[in-house]
Amino acid sequence: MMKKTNVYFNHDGGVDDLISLFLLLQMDSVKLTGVSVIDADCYIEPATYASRKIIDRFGDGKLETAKSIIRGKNPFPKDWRMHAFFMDALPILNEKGSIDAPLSDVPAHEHLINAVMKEKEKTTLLFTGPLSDLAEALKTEPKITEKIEKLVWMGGTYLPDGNVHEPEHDGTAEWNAYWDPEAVGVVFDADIKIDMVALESTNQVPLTPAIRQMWANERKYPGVDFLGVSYAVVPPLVHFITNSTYFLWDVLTTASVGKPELVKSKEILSGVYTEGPSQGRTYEMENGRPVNVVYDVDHDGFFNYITDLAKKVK
Ligand code: AGV
Ligand code: CA
Repeated sequence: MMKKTNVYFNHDGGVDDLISLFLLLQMDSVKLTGVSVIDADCYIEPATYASRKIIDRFGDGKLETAKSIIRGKNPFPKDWRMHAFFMDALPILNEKGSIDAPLSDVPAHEHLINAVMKEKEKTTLLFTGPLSDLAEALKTEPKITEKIEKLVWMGGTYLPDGNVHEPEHDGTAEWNAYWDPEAVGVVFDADIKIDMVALESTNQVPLTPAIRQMWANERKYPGVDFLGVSYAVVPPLVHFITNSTYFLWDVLTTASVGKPELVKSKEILSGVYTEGPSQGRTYEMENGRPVNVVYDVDHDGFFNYITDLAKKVK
């Protein structure tokens, strides 16, 4: 039997965060040791319910979910945060009429510390939202670094254009970094390996009408139908990129854990602005902290991989 990697998953309840959880539960090479949710690009109540329902419907129903108590500096647009209500209300997640997957009674950062410390082997941390809970965990229990294999994070960019279009900002940052720039600084200062799935690669995997059609064609598989229905709530790329155009940011990040051959990365010595008009911007600098930046992806290989994972569901 294939050796499983311990993975702890912290997310912020967007469509692609919740689809990431769904896909992680289908990966034979992954042993999920815990899930936590942060109130960033979501409302935390529906996002936590949806997570537990996904664990019930598509996992073993035993994995524990924890809620974050950390709040960031720059709030996400409400329209985006509302997607969690749609996900939580999907009939496929509510057929059973009850939630059995457990909710942790400790906050996310403590949940992470406990999950990492109790495993004999090291754990890979997968973060598809802001890094706030990891920053808090590092402050609370610095020894966790010895038990962390690496951090795989969807966030940041070294391109001139980020995806934050907000007053008082210059547009150079990626949203997960911008929500809590200080947390990125704390994590960059810690002694852990970082794989960063930055906008360089996520820009290559927009949601498009052709991708939607591919899922529609195979909706006889319940897992592929779940993909198609979930991605029906967010706008695809048609004529040009707008502020709300959806990419498969977090799903690519998650896929890079399950199938590393899909992506190419290079080392960048990096810093981060924690205040001012560029806050949240990651930048290249001499003597900066080394980060493995994923800059390229096998587009078709990626979409086939996630669709095949979804087909495993009964
Ligand atoms: O910056 C990408 C991150 C990912 O973790 N999120 C969405 C993904 O879950 C924020 C975000 C940027 N643009 C968005 C976002 C958009 N148009 N809609 C929703 N969320
Ligand atoms: Ca996210």
